[in-house]
Amino acid sequence: MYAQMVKTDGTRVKSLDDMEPEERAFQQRIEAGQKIEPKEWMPEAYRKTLVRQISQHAHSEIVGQLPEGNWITRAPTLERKAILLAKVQDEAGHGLYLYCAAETLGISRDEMYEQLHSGKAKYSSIFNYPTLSWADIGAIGWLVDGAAIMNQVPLQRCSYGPYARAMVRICKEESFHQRQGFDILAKMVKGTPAQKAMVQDALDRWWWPSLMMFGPSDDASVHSAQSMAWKIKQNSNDELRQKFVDQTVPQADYLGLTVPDPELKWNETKGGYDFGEPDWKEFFEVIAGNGLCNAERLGARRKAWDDGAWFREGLLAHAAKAEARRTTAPAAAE
Ligand code: BYC
Repeated sequence: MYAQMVKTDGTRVKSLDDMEPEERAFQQRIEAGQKIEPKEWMPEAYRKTLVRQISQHAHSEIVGQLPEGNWITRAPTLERKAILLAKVQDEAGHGLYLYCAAETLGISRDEMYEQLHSGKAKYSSIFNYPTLSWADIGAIGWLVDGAAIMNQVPLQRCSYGPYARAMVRICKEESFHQRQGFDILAKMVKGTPAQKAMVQDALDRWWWPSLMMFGPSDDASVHSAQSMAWKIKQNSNDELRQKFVDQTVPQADYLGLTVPDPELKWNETKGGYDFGEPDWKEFFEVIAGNGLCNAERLGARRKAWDDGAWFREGLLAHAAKAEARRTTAPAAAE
């Protein structure tokens, strides 16, 4: 079935007949649902696609700490603060599992950081929007982590073993993140009219950027056809976006909120919602580096890297001294 897949440039994904024996055997293993492991043969383009996606995913996790980290000192209660701290720490952990998974493909952590800091590597568009109120922290958990789960559950079945396994734990933690976000909002909508208005305002600002997290529409998604043939992706961007809308709209109804989309309408025939088109011009501007917070987010990551220089140098100096002691000790004993 993968041979039927057409890329955005109109060309078809390579069929088994067009492949050399090594690549054909690789593709047949993928078709049989086998996992590909680090030191096994793989096409160079498969390796590069994984490095791109996994490293960008890792960058998203650590850049994603920034908008929420912004509210740790301003959480309304001690309990909310403890929960938010734990969530933001989880995101750092997700970044670490993912950087480790990418390293198994032969790229170093330093190279990945360099690609992030230079702007060569992307990270999720969603983190280039500001967190203006406490309700935004609820909206991030509910919508952003909700969209992340929708995208990441199928990635647990990705053909590359280390990425698939990293996803198992990440998805478990994301479920807690989503519930804590929903819980914040469920509490606020029962509060004062001003608090409820704050929640509606957060939904108004985060709804469309959350839909954009799934990537461009299928007809503009350059990597989908090949990534689906390799079973890196199991679903197209539009399929997952549809599932997210279908899951989330009843939750918004439950909270008594209005989804900011005049075209949103239940479609009995397809058993899902029809909904409006995200502003793709805005999406492409954001991923090109021109979103509201791109400069601030990258600035924070670059500063963290520069501020940590003394520590990295200290570790290297210590390792060099330990090595010198190890190599000179026997001579001194003679
Ligand atoms: N933002 O051909 P396409 C989290 C890029 S963090 C930015 O469809 P693909 C959390 C795409 O990279 C969870 N760029 O690509 C953390 C490509 O550009 P390049 C983050 C985007 O890869 C902290 C171009 O557009 N999740 O949950 O087949 C706190 C064409 O796109 C975006 C992941 O990273 C975007 N939204 O599909 C709270 C999931 N969308 O690379 C929460 C893993 C597209 O050629 N990634 N682009 O320069 C994926 O599943 C896939 O990479 C995507 C895109 C579905 C995102």
